[in-house]
Amino acid sequence: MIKTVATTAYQDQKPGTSGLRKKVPVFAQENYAENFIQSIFDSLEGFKGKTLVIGGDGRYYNREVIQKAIKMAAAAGFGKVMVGQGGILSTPAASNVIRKYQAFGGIVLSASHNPGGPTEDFGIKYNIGNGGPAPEKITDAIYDRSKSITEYKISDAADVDLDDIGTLKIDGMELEIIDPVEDYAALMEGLFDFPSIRALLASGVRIAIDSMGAVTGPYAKEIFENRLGAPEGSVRNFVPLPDFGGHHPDPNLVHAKELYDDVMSKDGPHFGAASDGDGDRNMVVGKGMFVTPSDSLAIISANATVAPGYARGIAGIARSMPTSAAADRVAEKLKIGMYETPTGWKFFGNLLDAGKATICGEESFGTGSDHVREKDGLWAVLFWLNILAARNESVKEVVTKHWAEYGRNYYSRHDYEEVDSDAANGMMTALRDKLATLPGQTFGALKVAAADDFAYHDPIDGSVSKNQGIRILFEGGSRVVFRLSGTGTSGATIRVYVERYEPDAARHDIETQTALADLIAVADEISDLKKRSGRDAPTVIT
Ligand code: G16
Repeated sequence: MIKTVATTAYQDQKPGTSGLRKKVPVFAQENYAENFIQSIFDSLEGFKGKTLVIGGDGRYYNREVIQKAIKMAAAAGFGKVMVGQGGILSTPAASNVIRKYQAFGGIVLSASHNPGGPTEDFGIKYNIGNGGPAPEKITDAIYDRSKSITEYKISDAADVDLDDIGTLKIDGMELEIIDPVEDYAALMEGLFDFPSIRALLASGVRIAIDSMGAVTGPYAKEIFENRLGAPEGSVRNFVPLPDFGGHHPDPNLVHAKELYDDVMSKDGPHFGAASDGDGDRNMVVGKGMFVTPSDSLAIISANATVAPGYARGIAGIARSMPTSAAADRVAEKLKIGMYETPTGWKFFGNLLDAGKATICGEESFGTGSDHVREKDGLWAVLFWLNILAARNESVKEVVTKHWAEYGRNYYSRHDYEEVDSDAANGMMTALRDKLATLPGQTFGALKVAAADDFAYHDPIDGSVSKNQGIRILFEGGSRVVFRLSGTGTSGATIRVYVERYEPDAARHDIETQTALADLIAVADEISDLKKRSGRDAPTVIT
């Protein structure tokens, strides 16, 4: 039976860069999740009788909210819900299921790389029928609705057994519990040269894949160990746990340090990769070489045709504005389109749908293509292995040869986490106020060529997104960018992105922070960041 429940609106359900993310105790407030889910349904049209996909990264509170979402979908009039067994679907796998079965859309429960557990983070994100994150037009409508919602509808059916694959009925709606891995593994096998990768692994190249106690474990086990023949134990931390085993499931040099150290050690694996909470991010390391996400985008794009799924070539590349310009040089050489979008995968959706971009990437450890409409961690790892197999070279050889051909974009991001929100906003406002006066000013050897607050004009739907980050561009191609994160859940996170282009191969082996030291100092001088934030060093450097 369908019940209508009276509720009181919350005023803080504004989706950020990627859905609504809050601490579990916030989500556990009375009707908090229900209000947001109903606000999603109230903002959509034409879904009666259609299919909704539901899945999550297995974090704490995942199962509870999945039960609510299933019953609310039944009450809203969906014809069918497809949910991953155990409530599990990685973000790229959910995107694939939406596309493959032509679902109306999907709800993905995740706070991505943020920690999980009773006092940690939870999140809800809505994806549209192309499999990608809802565009701002929809997330704005959801937020508007959430501020005035007075009731929601829910079936009073009993909880379902999420672990049992099969089909059942809930108040007239069909519910299918599916194997979360099968469709995704088949998609990967169709894109990449599995026989060559299998031969590479059989030849003695040892890999270590760290799933960080999060959602990619079952996917990685199936793909790398079962299908590609990597020895058992190649996939680490492969059981998805509600608190990720206490890990911070963020694949970067800080949180995946153990893996990094292992690969760098003399007898360690030759190749290492890590994924985040919901499986859309990746980090790739080879012996003696950490691959920055910006370089990874450029190198994958430059070598794309080695993978059978991309043998016909790529139509274009898109990157978020703070991502380094390394990929731009590849696009220039290939004579294909290059697009610069705001941070957030949702901005790639239109370019991918229109066939303008084939490969997209972000500095925040995200890479992907038109095979789904989300970034895809394991896809990037498989792409790298396919490149290594095709070129018969190590990661280090591939990267250094790429730099020699295109030049190196030295790049680093400095994060200042949990800064007082007023102080962070004050710094951004002061920077904005300075923009007009910066061009022409010199700071040591650096002369400002241009400064602006990035605005994006979507070439497909004409929408405009303003205030997407402050850029200070110096003569010669160096730059610093400032923006506030849209994914944090406490205080503000200030991100400072620093980049320098170095064409001379003789100067490609300088330690990154050293190569960028003058820009880092100028970034602080212009923004007064340290004084305003009260911090004398970043929380995380990637
Ligand atoms: C999300 C978005 C990404 C974005 C990242 C960082 O990633 O999907 O597109 O680059 O946040 O955003 P911010 O700098 O605003 O924190 P994920 O992996 O958290 O879903």
